[in-house]
Amino acid sequence: MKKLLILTSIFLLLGSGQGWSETVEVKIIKSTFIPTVIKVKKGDTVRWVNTEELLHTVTSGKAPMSDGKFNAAYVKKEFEVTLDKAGFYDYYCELHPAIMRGVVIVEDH
Ligand SMILES: [Cu+2]
Repeated sequence: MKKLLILTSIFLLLGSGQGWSETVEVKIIKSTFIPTVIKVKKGDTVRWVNTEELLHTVTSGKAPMSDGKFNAAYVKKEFEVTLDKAGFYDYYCELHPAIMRGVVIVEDH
């Protein structure tokens, strides 16, 4: 009976369309988002890691206009966001909008 319950749970999980979500990392190195363009699946988490002492922001929108989807002011170490809607997410650093830009492409399953 227990086995049946476990199996049912697994099928429900897989059948929900969510699958397994992943965390994809973008590093900030020398005031650059690397990789600049990433592709993730709906429900995945993007984690930005600031590898330097310099402060940066991760702000959604087309520089210099934020669109309010996500914003991390002064990323000292890490910032994470989970994206549940498919689409293109432009983002940039408010402190260095001319050079620091990136895109997250969220795909449907
Ligand atoms: Cu910056």
